[in-house]
Amino acid sequence: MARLPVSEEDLVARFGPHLNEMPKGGWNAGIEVDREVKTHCCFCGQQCGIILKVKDEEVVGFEPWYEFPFNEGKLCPKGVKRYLQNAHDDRLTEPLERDPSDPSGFRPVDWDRAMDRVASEIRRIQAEHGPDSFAVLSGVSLSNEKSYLMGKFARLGIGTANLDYNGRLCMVSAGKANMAALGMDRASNPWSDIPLADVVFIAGSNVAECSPITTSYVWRARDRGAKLIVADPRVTPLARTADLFLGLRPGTDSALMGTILHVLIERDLLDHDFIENHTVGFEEAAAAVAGYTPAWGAEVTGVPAGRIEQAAEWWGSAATGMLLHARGIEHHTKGVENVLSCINLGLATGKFGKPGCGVTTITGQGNGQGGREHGHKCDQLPGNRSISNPEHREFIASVWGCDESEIPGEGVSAQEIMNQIHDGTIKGLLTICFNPVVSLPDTNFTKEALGRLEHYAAIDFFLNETAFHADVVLPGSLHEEDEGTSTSVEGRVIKLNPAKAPPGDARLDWEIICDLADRLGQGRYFPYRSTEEIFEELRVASAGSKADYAGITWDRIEDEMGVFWPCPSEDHPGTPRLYEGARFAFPDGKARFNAVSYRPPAEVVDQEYPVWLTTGRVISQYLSGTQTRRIKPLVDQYPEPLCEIHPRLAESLGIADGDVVRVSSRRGSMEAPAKVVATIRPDTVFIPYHWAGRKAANQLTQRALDPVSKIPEFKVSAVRVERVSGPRSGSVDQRDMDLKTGAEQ
Ligand SMILES: Nc1nc2c(c(=O)[nH]1)N[C@H]1C(S)=C(S)[C@@H](COP(=O)(O)OP(=O)(O)OC[C@H]3O[C@@H](n4cnc5c(=O)[nH]c(N)nc54)[C@H](O)[C@@H]3O)O[C@H]1N2
Ligand SMILES: Nc1nc2c(c(=O)[nH]1)N[C@H]1C(S)=C(S)[C@@H](COP(=O)(O)OP(=O)(O)OC[C@H]3O[C@@H](n4cnc5c(=O)[nH]c(N)nc54)[C@H](O)[C@@H]3O)O[C@H]1N2
Ligand code: SF4
Ligand SMILES: [Mo]
Repeated sequence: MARLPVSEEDLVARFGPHLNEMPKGGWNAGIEVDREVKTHCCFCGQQCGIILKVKDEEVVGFEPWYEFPFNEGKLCPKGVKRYLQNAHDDRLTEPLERDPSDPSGFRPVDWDRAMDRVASEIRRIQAEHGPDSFAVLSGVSLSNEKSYLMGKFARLGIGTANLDYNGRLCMVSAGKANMAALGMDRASNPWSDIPLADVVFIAGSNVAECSPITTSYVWRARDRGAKLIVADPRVTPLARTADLFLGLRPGTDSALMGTILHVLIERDLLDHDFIENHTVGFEEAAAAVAGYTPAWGAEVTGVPAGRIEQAAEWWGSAATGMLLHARGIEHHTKGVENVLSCINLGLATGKFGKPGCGVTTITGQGNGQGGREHGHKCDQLPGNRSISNPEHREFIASVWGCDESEIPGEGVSAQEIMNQIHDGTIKGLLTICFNPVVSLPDTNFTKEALGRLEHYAAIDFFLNETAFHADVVLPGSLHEEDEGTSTSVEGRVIKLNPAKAPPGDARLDWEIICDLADRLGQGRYFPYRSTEEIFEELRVASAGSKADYAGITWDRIEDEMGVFWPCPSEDHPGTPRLYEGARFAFPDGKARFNAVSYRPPAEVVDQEYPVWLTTGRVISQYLSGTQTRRIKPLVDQYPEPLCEIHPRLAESLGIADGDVVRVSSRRGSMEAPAKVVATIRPDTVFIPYHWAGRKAANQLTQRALDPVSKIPEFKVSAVRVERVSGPRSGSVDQRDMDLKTGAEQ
């Protein structure tokens, strides 16, 4: 396939000038500051090193941190602009209590009253409806220490089984598949392995916009002559430079990967020694794809048979290769199977445990890696231990100093918690660092559910659209105000350093949680005086586990620019590359092939809803947008959701670029300007999901879950697209959610 050139102008038009043009010396370069703090970006899982500049107790700018090895000073537009959020007018600085008579919906209230009310409502609801009728939803923009604390707080502070986290919408399909096939859940490689790969295969990841720093690693591989293969229904910016583009129909990845495995077997592009000595289950996996001929694969995926064969040839004959995947293959009712089908390709060709070889997920949220290890998942205890395993329970009880019977059992997952709120089983909710009104599928359902809660308390630094439904809002801390560790996309544990104190009466998240535990009569389990003390306990709790941090200290992290777990002792160097010597994390050391048969998505197109909808991200906005919709230069870059649509589909529907279109599904409908682009399949439309209210893409998506990982199928819905009107007179729909009150204007 011909390479499409990407001009500097194209890049600037799409990403803004800052991707390539870091102002020398950083933003606000000339100004005198009181101090500079080496820390990391608060946004995505790349966790770029950054130096924050602090003046008069505000973060006023940044400097690139060139020495930090992962990003070497590079930052994307979000990292460059993140400092603009800390002094935002909307910053919550005092606790709030719902007050329908106040125009804002809330009145300020003192900490004692707010906290006592939350504590007494938790105990009242549990007394009336049982311990699990109060649920907790947590998030992994939180540090490792806070993730650990939330798991312990829900189990011992509140005493509920129903705790889950926003990584349920993000990392869990990869997590379940990694554990099942490889025995551990972490990137198989440090990113320095990417440039050593002869083939880089990217499946369902918009690398240039969502893991921007990874782009430079991929380009370094290409500079060495590596082949780049991209599988995506959209020709993403990175895909425009690919050697082979596999423009598959949404929801068909396991068919694509299964067909590639079929071709590898047919053409004997297998690593027989590796399969025999280091894996089990190949026969079953091979049998599952026996009928997956290129012709069949082409029919199901919409990718020409020749291209699938080419992908198999390149992947199978290359000495080294890395397959990187993200939510494009994971946000599915078969997200786990999709990941397993990718891992099968790595195992079949022996691409594990060597430089430049691996199959790995690109994490999403800032602490998407660490946050999925320390026990705030509904089925998990710290160290990625199982809450249903008696030995694991005993061990954690010994660390926590409680009786094993005090630790509740397995609870339900994030979407299931919302389902149980909707059906009245769960009556009370505490959220921290999670905005389900924007981020869960089927917005109308989520809002209905929240309206049924007897008590809802939210901890955040902005009044996000979910917190707007709360009875009590507790002002917590921003990333740059707290101290702790985070684990990056590579599995590198890094140190977050505080640049300033929380403003006004806002408090550090962990102090709020420990105070609440105290008011619940459980303070003895939460005696911490600093987050470092929480980390020290986390080290002990993770010792000997599948996510072993025992040998990592804060000092080591600072000295060594991060430490890769597993790191079982202080004299252990850490483990950048997993599975060296092809030893996998099972007692027999062998990886598991998994038989994967293709099955269709939960909802398929029909006459009434004839177009596939897929959802995702744009570079300048982050997740539910609570933070980035408040940063003006990022808003200016992409102010509202646009509906990407192919010229042929647009023409058949009488739609021109900029026309307002209505997109409707069985759940709801929304309007957005059309962005007519030739870079999307003609049977598919794409809408980014970072906005709330009438601009929320999740009005259209469905609550269907992967049966194993319980991730929602954000990447496939059936919709109808209609033209509403020509372009709006003003270029942007100014009607929006009022960011202060959550009210639709
Ligand atoms: N700018 C920005 N960066 C971010 C974030 C953000 O909000 N904004 N969020 C962070 C987080 S939490 C996450 S999880 C990551 C997400 O990072 P990505 O997963 O890279 O981002 P998405 O846009 O969700 O989806 C990726 C790609 O999947 C494609 N896709 C859709 N359906 C399918 C399908 O069925 N099969 C395949 N193969 N591809 C499909 C989409 O076209 C899209 O290009 O990004 C992180 N980085
Ligand atoms: N349609 C569709 N929906 C999706 C996706 C998609 O691709 N398509 N992607 C899904 C994915 S991958 C993800 S990760 C989710 C994300 O969904 P959410 O987790 O709901 O999104 P966030 O914007 O991270 O919301 C986090 C909230 O935490 C707050 N916050 C951030 N840091 C801190 C902190 O340190 N302390 C406190 N107290 N609060 C903090 C922010 O202000 C924000 O209000 O969305 C999911 N939803
Ligand atoms: S958003 Fe991600 S890629 Fe961008 S600067 Fe922050 S950590 Fe780096
Ligand atoms: Mo995510």
